[in-house]
Amino acid sequence: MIKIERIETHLLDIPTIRPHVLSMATMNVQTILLVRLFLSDGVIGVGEATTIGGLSYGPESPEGMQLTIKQYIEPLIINRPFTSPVQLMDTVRKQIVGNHFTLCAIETALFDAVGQRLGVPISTLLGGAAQQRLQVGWVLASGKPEADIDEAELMLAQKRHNFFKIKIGKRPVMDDVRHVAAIKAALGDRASVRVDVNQAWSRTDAKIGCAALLDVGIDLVEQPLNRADIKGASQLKTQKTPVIMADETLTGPQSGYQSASHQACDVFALKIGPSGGLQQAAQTAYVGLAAGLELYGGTMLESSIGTAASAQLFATLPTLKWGTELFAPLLLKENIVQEPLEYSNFQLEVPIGPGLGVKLDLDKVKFFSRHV
Ligand code: MUC
Ligand code: MG
Repeated sequence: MIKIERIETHLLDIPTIRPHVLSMATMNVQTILLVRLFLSDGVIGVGEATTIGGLSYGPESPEGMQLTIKQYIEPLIINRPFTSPVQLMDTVRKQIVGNHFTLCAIETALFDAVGQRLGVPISTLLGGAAQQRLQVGWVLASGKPEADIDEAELMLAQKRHNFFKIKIGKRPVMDDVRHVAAIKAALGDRASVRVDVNQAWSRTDAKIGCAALLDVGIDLVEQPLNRADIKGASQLKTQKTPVIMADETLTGPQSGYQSASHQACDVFALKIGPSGGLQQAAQTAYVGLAAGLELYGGTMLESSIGTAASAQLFATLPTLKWGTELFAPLLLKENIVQEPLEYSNFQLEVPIGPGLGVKLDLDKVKFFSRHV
């Protein structure tokens, strides 16, 4: 019987190519928690847990996730028979409340190990790929309109991205609307422009902001209100507004059910980390589809490991109307895999190799690892 013999974790700090300004944090570096599961048959499964801005975005910190794995998850899975990701995760979930990002890293590594053993990509384990290429947008978050327009023009010219999400919520509402309107006016019909407020608005801000954003041609507004304000989001949807997408509100299928049943959004931003792993993100997707909602493939700005894991899942979905934002490996200054993910013609090629379909570059892992 195959067993997990050892678990290694690494905290990597990788600089970004430019400051990435969100309503709750400005990122100059992204911290990545890598997990490596060493199986008794020699296979090494890899997973990633990544959040944004320390503890300013989500309830788990990179350092806390590392400790949780060592202290609480390792004893549950080490030296036990390696049955299946579903069974092992069920054991873990019975003992560990919350900690979704951490569980995602473990589950990803389990799937990667099974995929490698069977010689198939994770998408095959999840039901098979419905598409091999995913539309990928780019996030404009320099905070400066001229810089954002130049960046978007470059992406269009290079055929890298043809839809853009602008990070707003840090400034007064109408200042943000002016910022976004300038970018939309410059890009015109050449690109879909969306915004992400990251929960920064009050109900009144949202009422005024969404009406103004509709007027200037914005297609979609992501998470305008606090994650818990389902009632406010339902009310907002009764006014004329761009399409509303839920992001931070979604933490797995139950939250998706709450949001859908209260008609609090039009689109789900699916994310493997906040959902608690690939399986729970898939379940969330199907709750959304059952409720007649549309889907988008989100990110927590993971490295190529977490991005490949997300791509493996998103590829299996029958429809992803709003595309994906799996661009983060391009926001990081360095790649930590041997063969970088391939971006061309506004799309990401979903890796077809076994497991995640990407392999760690261990020299890079060593270089970027924190040594404490
Ligand atoms: C978020 O809230 O969507 C995704 C892209 C990005 O720039 O930030 C993340 C988080
Ligand atoms: Mg968001």
